[in-house]
Amino acid sequence: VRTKVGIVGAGPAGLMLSHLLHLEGIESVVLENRSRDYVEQRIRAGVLEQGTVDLMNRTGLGERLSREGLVHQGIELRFGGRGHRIALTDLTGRSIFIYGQQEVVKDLIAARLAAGGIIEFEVDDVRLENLDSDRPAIRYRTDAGEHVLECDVVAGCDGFHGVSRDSVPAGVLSAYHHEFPFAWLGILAEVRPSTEELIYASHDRGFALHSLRSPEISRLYLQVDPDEPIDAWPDDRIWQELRTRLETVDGWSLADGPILEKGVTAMRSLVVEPMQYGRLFLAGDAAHIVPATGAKGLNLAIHDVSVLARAVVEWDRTGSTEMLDGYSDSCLWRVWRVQDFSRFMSSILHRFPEEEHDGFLARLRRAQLDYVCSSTAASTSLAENYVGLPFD
Ligand code: RFL
Ligand code: PHB
Repeated sequence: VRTKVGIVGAGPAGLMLSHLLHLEGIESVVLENRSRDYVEQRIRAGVLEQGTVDLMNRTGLGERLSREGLVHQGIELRFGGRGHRIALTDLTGRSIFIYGQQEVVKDLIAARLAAGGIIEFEVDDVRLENLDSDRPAIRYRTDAGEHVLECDVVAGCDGFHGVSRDSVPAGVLSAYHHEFPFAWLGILAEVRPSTEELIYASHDRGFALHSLRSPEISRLYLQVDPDEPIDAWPDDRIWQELRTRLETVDGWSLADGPILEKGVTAMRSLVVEPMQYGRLFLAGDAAHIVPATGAKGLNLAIHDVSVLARAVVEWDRTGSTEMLDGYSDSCLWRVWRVQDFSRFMSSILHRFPEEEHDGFLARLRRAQLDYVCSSTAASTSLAENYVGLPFD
């Protein structure tokens, strides 16, 4: 079988790439090792930048998003017994949207299938071959046997745990890592959110976040130790800890309800450079990871593939590889900007282990929080990064 672009991974990056290419008349095949049901139910991100939403609207994916997505014009930073609103829209003219990543994935899958697109779910043993030639190939297995997909270009959109990044020969890519000394325990709960806007709370016992998915479903997170066993957190303990960290503001209280899902997520940063090897282009979490505090991973993945799709289109139309050759540089500027912002948000909001015996560090962190909330310049800087830089 032959196609123009072989895409590994049916997450937001792989599916959006396939969709954007299709709109320009370019064929692709998406290979995914999980089932359709699994990728459509996987709970992850919830915050879409305006740039992501604009792209979805422009490309015919905005219908359910405009009905069910919630527009937010601010966030709250809560510390020292007070809430401090960052007025995102007043400060930047832009907004964020609450719409679950799995809803984006559902919309993309529906659009691809309605247009006759090919997504092969539950494929096994994906291997990338001949990446340094102009005839790269993807070998994989299904119940029907062994297959080879020949392509002109391979897009590695298979996330942090995928095979694409590791298919590049050793020594070609430089990898930059950072592990944060904490993780997030996240829950999805069937309870009306106790807030209209997201609350990022910094408490002596650690960070907590109140987010949401809909008027009936709340999403909340607690800072925990990186190796925290989920069994140590029965539902009652989770709600109690959330109340302690969030109920620091007079008269505010947190409503609880049945927990539908819970899990622990590591907080780490990774960037590989360049995001290309021969005819393989890495996009999204396959190329970079950010800690979730800045709500950026999904948006960065969508930006990568918007650049990649344009480069493939130019190559297809004109034969020029100029944009493809510049893909990595075009993306990495934003990737590092977002790394810096995500680290900044993480470092002002979380309690670091060193603070246990170093009161100086805790005081400095408090000074940063105070500054961000009291200076228009500092709030504007946070806000312009949080709503996201415009897509180019
Ligand atoms: P994905 O979504 O991981 O998709 C990769 C796909 O590839 C498949 N795959 C393979 N397929 C074939 N063969 C293989 N060998 C394969 N190996 C893997 C996988 O099954 C999967 O379907 O990567 P993509 O598309 O790059 O998208 C990135 C985003 O998923 C990620 O950055 C965000 O979820 C990060 N993130 C957030 N991002 C935001 O922009 N805003 C947020 O509010 C936000 N909150 C979050 C987050 C991530 C979280 N977790 C759980 C990591 C909150 C959390 C808790
Ligand atoms: C979420 O709703 O899942 C969410 C919101 C904001 C973040 C991270 C995750 O910073």
